[in-house]
Parts: sequence; structure tokens; C-alpha cells
Amino acid sequence: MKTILLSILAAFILFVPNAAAHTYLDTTNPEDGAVVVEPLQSIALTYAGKIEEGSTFKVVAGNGEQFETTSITLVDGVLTGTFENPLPNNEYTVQWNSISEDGHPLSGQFAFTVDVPVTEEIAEEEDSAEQAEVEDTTQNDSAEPSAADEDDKSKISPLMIIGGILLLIIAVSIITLVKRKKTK
Ligand SMILES: [Cu+2]
Repeated sequence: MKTILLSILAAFILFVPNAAAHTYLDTTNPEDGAVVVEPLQSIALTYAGKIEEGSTFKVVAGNGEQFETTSITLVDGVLTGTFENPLPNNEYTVQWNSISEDGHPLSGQFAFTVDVPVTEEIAEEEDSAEQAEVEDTTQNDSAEPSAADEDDKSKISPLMIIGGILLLIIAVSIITLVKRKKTK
């Protein structure tokens, strides 16, 4: 009995101070040191323990430019700041400032990099390809485009035949499956 009481006491001493421990920043999204490759429009700080409303953070890019959040919400210990637009590729430092429920000020910073593959280049390439086509048709006489059209058709038709065959196979297999089920 004594040992049980002692272990209960030990557990009490070990765990109760933990439960009453100060609030701290548990995880962040993005994580410290992360390289983000998808468009990032919000940053979330998850606290272990409660923090007060009015807790906030500042986002500063590598070139010193500050990015203002359009909204900051605090839900279940998660402080989320949202931006008007996804953050441009750059290195960022998040300087956070919070007040824990017991009144202790908390602050710190973490950093991450946004490196989203640029899709504009692909769009530009497509644009220039289209422009090249337009130039082709304007430069050449009427005979050229129709030849190109025929070329296009001959490229498409084998695909259409394969597609038709596939559809036929699918249709036949569905019909046979339905028939089998009916006979069973
Ligand atoms: Cu505290």
C-alpha cells in the first residue's frame, strides 16, 4: 500500500508541474529550416499551452521586406496568419510575439525558404510557341497551313483508333461481366 501511495505521489510530483508548465511554441508550419515548394499563403504556430489574444508575428523576407498578414486567428492554441497572396520565392524569418495565459511574454523566431518551381516559364514557352505558329501561318501562303492541318489530322487519327478499340474492349468486358452476374 505504501509503495502505491508513494508511486502516486511520485507521479503527482512528476506530472503536475508539467501540466502547469509555461506555454511554449510547439510546432510551426512551415517548420524551422523548411524549404517550401508549394505556394504558401499562411503560417501557423502551434503552442503547447494557452496564449492570449493579441499574440502575433512578423514575417520578414531576406531582402528586409516585411510581409503583412491580412488576418491572424487564434484557434485552439494555433495562431494562423494569412497573407493576401502566396509568398514570393525568398528566405523568410518569422518573429513571433505571444503572451501566455499566465502572463509570461514569449517570443522567438524561426526561418524558412519558399522555393516554388516557377510555372510562368512554361506559360511563356507556350506563348512563344503559339506566337511562332502564328508567325508561320502569316509568313507562308495558304498552301502551308492546310498541309499542317492534314499533318495534325494524321497524328490524331491513330490515337482515335486506339481510343475506339479501347472503348470497344471496355464495353465488351462490361457486357460480359453483366451477363455473368445475371447467369449466377
Ligand atoms: Cu509562464
